[in-house]
Amino acid sequence: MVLNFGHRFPTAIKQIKRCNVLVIGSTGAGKSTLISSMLNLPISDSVTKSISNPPDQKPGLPIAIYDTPGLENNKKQQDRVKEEIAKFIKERKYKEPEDQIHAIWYCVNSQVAREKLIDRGWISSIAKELPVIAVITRASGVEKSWLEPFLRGISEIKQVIPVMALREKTPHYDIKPYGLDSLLFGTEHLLEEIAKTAILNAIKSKADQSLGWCRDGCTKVLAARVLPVPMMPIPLVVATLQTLMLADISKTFGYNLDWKFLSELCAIGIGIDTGIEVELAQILKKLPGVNYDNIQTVHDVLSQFGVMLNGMTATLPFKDQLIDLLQGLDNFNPVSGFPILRCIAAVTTALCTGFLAVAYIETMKKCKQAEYEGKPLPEIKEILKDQMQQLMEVIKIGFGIGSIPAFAS
Ligand SMILES: Nc1nc2c(ncn2[C@@H]2O[C@H](COP(=O)(O)OP(=O)(O)OP(=O)(O)O)[C@@H](O)[C@H]2O)c(=O)[nH]1
Ligand SMILES: [Mg+2]
Repeated sequence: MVLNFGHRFPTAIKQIKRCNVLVIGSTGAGKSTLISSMLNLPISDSVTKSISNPPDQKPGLPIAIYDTPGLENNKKQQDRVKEEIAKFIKERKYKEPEDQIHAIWYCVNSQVAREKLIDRGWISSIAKELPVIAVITRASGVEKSWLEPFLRGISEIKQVIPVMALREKTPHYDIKPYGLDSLLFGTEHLLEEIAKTAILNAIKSKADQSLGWCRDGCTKVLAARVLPVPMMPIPLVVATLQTLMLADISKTFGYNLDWKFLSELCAIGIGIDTGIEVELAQILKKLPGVNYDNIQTVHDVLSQFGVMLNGMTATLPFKDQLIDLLQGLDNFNPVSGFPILRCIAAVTTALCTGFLAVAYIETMKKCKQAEYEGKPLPEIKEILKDQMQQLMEVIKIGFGIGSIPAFAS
């Protein structure tokens, strides 16, 4: 069976390359023995002192198993090990799909006599992040009385699998190894779910990192508008800054796109021909509570815009990013106290830049998803145009303004 691991889910295995399992449980539960038997590795009798890294593997097998130190009775040691395990999982959570931890084998010795010895709270917290399989080790049959039904009753545990990793011979019984195949079979059944989550985690981390570039781009554009560079035409400076921002976002997603293509994307996104900036200026002017006859500040406009976004019932895919962006702009000291009449154009351009960034991040997410899933890359220009249009439509609906004209293609 070991040799067949993953064969029934080839697409998932292709996406995550190998299934990374972390084996946890009390000290002496039989974690290291389980791993040795599973992968036919020499058995070490010693107590495991730290998480095994690199993991144990067998050439040609798409599974990698990390051994961990066991939880002893002493509370201080338990907390230290739990912390080490949590950190290990967290550090890998947003890496590439193949570098994340994908599943947990939680080992419980069949001899465990009391419920109190099962760390339910710990398992529940881990199960929020990763699928957990409970492995009853040295299962000689005694577990049938209460341990197995008890573990099956814990809803966060996906499966309960009894195993005997080494032959166990006592005056009362002689049990040959069993259950290792079932454990692999059970783990294999989680592969599709595992691959999906791993891809989502990897994409989310790239999108989160890209928000830094979005904020950076908007702030620079705002600065360029408010404090122009001498001898440099503002539109050229703005377009350059926007192109740089898209280049940085692309790189965060692992794509190196050439400058010409990126500047074409900027032109599509901002819709030079379709006047998104004009539309946006209209929206800003119609914000309730903003009165252009009075001396109002950029801060007033941004906070009104934020209130509107927050209260919008229509689903806006980028809502959180936009609210975050508005706060970033608001904290940009050089302009937050300026009278709005001096700044309206600058705020409009900065917001357009932000819309371009969030629409582009959504575009990159779709490309990355296709790449991870082994599908052909979608047409970037088409998706960006679509995302930008959706964004503007939703904002206009949210602000009670009629539909904008369709994009010129
Ligand atoms: N016969 C038999 N012995 C087992 C089995 N599993 C574990 N043992 C024995 O139980 C003892 C502890 O096993 P380990 O695999 O070292 O336990 P561990 O969970 O890695 O312990 P720590 O590293 O301290 O956390 C060893 O003496 C193993 O030989 C089994 O399936 N059958
Ligand atoms: Mg060990």
